[in-house]
Amino acid sequence: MANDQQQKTDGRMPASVPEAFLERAEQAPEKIALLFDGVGYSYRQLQERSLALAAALHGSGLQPGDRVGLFMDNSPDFVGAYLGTFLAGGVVVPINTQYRQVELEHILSDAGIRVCFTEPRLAPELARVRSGLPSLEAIIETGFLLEGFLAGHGEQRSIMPSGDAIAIIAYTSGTTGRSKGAMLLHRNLISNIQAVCSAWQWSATDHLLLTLPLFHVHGLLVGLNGTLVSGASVELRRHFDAAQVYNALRSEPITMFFGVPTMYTRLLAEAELRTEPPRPIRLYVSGSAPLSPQTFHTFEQVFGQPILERYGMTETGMNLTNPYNGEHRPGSIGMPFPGQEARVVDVRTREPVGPGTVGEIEVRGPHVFAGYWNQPAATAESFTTDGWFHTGDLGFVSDDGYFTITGRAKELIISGGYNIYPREVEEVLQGCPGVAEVAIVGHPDGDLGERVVAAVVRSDPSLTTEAVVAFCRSRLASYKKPREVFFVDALPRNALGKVQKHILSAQLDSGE
Ligand code: MCA
Ligand code: AMP
Repeated sequence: MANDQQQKTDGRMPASVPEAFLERAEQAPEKIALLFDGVGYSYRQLQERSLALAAALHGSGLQPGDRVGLFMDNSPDFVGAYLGTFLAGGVVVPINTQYRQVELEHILSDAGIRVCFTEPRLAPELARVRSGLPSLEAIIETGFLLEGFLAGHGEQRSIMPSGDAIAIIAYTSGTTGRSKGAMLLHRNLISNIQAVCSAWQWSATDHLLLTLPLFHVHGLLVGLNGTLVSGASVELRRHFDAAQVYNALRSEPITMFFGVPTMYTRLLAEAELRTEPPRPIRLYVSGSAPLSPQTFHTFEQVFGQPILERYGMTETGMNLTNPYNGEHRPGSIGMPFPGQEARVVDVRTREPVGPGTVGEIEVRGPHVFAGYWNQPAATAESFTTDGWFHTGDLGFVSDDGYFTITGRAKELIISGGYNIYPREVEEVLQGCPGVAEVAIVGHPDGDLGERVVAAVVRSDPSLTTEAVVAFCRSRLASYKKPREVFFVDALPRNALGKVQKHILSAQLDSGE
């Protein structure tokens, strides 16, 4: 077996997540790293599986830097394919399993994905778009096709990626309507997760309950990476189910739970049905969307613990956090993780502003991505010359250093922790027969935080809400579909013809 892994003898820090993971596997091979469907997988087993996948990818002709899609639900195979791609020198492109034709065509072609791992239930979605994707050489379904792929390639060979290599291209929706691939380097990922582990005192004794999808940054770059780098264990679930999570919190040795605010409001609703309180755990973390102070306080009353809120982005991983040992301030996202910086700037002058003044939040540090894949202009626009990244989030910092988000400079709807860019939905619905004009806005929603609402001007008076929703669903991820459709005579526009969404929202609110 030819193995290019560097053996560390000089005590330096690992340069990548796979390097840190292999070290953990050497230190404690029999320790359970992952629990899934009641089955435990040790660090050794994960290591063997990842190396076998790396060997098979090599054997199939994958070259360093080639892109590998992971269009998969949470499972041990996801973890194996993730680490295996890294150890083959490949670049992971995680793909939300709700994505459909429009998103799949764009991501698979834009990233030039060569190999895509998927599930039998999702393979037909890839088959539908495959003819337009000349770079896509192989679709590998989990189950016997994956086992055949592993068996068909013998010699084990792995590459230890350098810190400067691209680890992940993570697609983040954009104001242009087409999502952009954020290039995260191995050194971005390792430095960010080390900062997270240090701030939250994540150690090998922790046991995380993870119900977030692995195809987004919250689940993958925090939940999974943190587990592997700290040598801890994770109980991975296919998806979030409030009753099951409540049961697990009562009966299993969980020390941490990470969720989006919708998960916390659903856990509170679940608690109302129960007589037995959950057991205290070391750490509840919320992120990806604003956690309302009301949810924070009610959760503290019912669960007896304050939630720690933190703030992240696909382009940066985790940016700010409430202090583990200090005050968890409701409504605030806290302060920068160790080794990272944040500031607030005036949106027009771009000059830093003082405490209490609202402006755009900018971040800088070793965690910040290297730019957008094949989009130098978008990359240049996103950074200052001295490396500050414009987050597009508005907020202020208090005298004692706590940041608070007050709004967004970017037009974005966050529904249950998923991001939806109105323009993408508008572009699709513009093609719906019977639609003359359409505008998408977000409305407050008790469960999801915000929900997608469409205002439609009809060219065909017989067009129904159901037809609009069905058209959207067949082309885009189901969570992007409008939950309400209003038919209006005209969209409010300003003198330049731009749709005035604030007026539209007010009209929809008042039911006009
Ligand atoms: C599912 N549906 C949704 C959502 N999720 N609709 C709107 N918003 C949603 N978030 C729709 C489905 O399309 C489906 O519609 C129906 O609801 C039921 O689907 P199901 O899977 O049963 O949904 P659920 O169990 O209710 O899911 C809610 C959820 C889930 C558990 C909150 O959305 C979730 O896991 N959210 C977390 C997303 C996440 O990881 N975000 C982090 C991104 P139909 O039946 O009509 O088809 S990373 C990030 O934001 C940064 C880096 C950060 O700071 O973390
Ligand atoms: P994405 O780029 O898809 O990963 O989404 C990142 C965006 O989610 C950020 O720019 C924020 O708008 C939002 N976000 C993440 N965490 C929080 C939080 N704790 N509070 C409010 N918004 C958040």
